[in-house]
Amino acid sequence: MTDSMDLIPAPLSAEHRGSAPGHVTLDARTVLDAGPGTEGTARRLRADLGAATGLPLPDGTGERAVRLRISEEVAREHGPEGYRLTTGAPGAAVLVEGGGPAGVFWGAQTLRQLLGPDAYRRAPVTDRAWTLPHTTVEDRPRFGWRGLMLDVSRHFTPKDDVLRLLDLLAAHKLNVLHFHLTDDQGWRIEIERHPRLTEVGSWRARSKWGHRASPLWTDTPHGGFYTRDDIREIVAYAAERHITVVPEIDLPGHSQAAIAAYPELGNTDVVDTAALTVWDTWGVNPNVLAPTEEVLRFYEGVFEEVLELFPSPFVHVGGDECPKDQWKASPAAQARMRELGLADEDELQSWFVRHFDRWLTARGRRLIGWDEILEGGLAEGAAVSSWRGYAGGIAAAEAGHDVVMCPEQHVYLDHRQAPGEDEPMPIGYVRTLEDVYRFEPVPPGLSPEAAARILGTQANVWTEVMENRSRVDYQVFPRLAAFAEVAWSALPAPGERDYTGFERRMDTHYRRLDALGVDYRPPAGPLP
Ligand code: TNX
Repeated sequence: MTDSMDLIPAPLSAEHRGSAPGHVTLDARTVLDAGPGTEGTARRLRADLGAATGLPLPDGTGERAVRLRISEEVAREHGPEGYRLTTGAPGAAVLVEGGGPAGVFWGAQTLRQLLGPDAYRRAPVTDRAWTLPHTTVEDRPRFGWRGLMLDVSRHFTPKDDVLRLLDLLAAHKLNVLHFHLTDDQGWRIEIERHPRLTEVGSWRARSKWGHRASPLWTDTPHGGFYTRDDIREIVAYAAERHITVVPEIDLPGHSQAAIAAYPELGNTDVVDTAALTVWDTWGVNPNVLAPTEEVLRFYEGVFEEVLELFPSPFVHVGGDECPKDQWKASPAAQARMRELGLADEDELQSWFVRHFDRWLTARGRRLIGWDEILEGGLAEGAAVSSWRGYAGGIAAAEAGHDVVMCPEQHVYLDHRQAPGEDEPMPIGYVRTLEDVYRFEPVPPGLSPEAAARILGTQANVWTEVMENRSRVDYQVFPRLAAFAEVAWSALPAPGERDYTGFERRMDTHYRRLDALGVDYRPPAGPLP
């Protein structure tokens, strides 16, 4: 890879072509030649490059064209998300050939990077020429699932910030937003048939535990939710960028906001659920769903509306950190377990997950859950997000289940990114940029069949102490750039990775992030 292009994530190959390094210039005469299936990418290029360059990029063909094509040959060689980008070849100024529409789109992201950091600005930069080196880039992703999980429950992310994050994911060739929409501290999606979920469940009186620079040390009320139209807009905005939004409705634990809205969802024989409010602190919450038919029907109603809004093949049902104490103490839950022939509370948790596995499968979707869903027996069609390390993912993959690797030891972006007093993050774990860069999603020793079950990887952003966009930016960047390379690029083994080369390319990438207005953590350390 030619370092001068400073592409992130690194492509499979990028060669300067010809004996003398030449270049191509995009200017007022540049036209856009969009073949069938590439109209969406053309629209994006016109909007994004148009904003930065002021160039109109009208439709046209010929030597001055940026030509977008879907190519069967590229599909055969690189798959539907792969692409070949050629500049300065006869017939067009730039040729982006994708294996499918997504490949063309990822190729267009590379084109933006090749034009320099100013290509990410949103008003015309007029005092410069828009040149590209003569090059051929061949590229394809290592994994099909290249994700970011965003927790919008602990702190609500306003819609515009979600859309901006989708732009940032696309610029890094990431293609999944795992949308953690519900938790103890807030229910963030409007459900028409259960309006109190947002009327009551989307607001909390205060948040007690912030980082020390945070206004959350005072009792700041917090709330917000997405209407159905907001969700439609987010999903469509993501789709235009070849990103799938995977919704998560967390059950049977992490459910206090729902129980605060509808007390009958909880274990009413052991807790006064009518007295519960949306939880105002963090941790693992004891208030979990009661194992009744009514609760199943309630959540089927929730999922029906979720399926209407999200075309994602996968639907996440959570399943993490569900304490079993209330079920142990509740005579009703114990009677229910006997009735269902379940041996213990782990099996009761599995009963919830199996129910929704069958329910989703019958509707043509796939269930995915956190690795706790292995306890008490994994539902037949379930896929697993392996967060407590590799073990859950390995067990699931060896048993023939699909897996997304997101071990907290490597890719939890709520963990601090440097040791030291000044790092504005109360969580003690340190995951540096280099740690993320050296993360390997496929653990050694997996059988080839199990390795093929690793759909990919995602980084997780839990927002307990990230109360605004600037705080999220600081935690997510620059580590997302390293993560994108892990998820996209066919890197060598972790110990052999060229971190120095990556850091050198980051010099240019920081300037791209500057142009994009990202409040990343500066490489020299936290700001005063
Ligand atoms: C564990 S990861 C959780 C979250 C927390 C996170 C904090 C997972 C499935 N559950 O509820 O926010 O730790 O790092």
